[in-house]
Amino acid sequence: MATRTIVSVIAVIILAASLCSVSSSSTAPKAAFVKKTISSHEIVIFSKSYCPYCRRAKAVFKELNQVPYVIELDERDDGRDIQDALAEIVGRRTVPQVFINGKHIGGSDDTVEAYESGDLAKLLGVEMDDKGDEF
Ligand SMILES: N[C@@H](CCC(=O)N[C@@H](CS)C(=O)NCC(=O)O)C(=O)O
Repeated sequence: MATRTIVSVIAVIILAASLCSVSSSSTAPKAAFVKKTISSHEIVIFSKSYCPYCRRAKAVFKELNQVPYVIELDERDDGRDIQDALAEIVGRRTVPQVFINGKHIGGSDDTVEAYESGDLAKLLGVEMDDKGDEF
């Protein structure tokens, strides 16, 4: 009887482990897409076209005269899968998610903070014209 219980518990553990590996491997192609995109462009913003936080992050780069590579997740059939993969990589489900030279900067608040501190301009190797703008 005890042996049967132990065998059942082991079977359940094996089943759960295999289900976990199926679910994480299903985001693998999109994870590869996210990583490739991040490594192929200086500035990448994963965004949603209607999102006010995303507009704010984009405005920061406009202020610095930089043109980010923007992926509008809501305008793609695979946007939800990309968002899932992105969430696994950065640990956040919200947009925007901003990357510079492969480095994860964070969301809109993080981007504005990095702009205001001058870190963003430094990362991009550009001069800041005006520190007075509010986002
Ligand atoms: N504090 C975050 C707020 C970002 C946020 O709340 N974004 C909304 C869209 S405007 C979001 O991602 N909602 C969940 C979703 O769209 O899946 C930041 O600074 O980036």
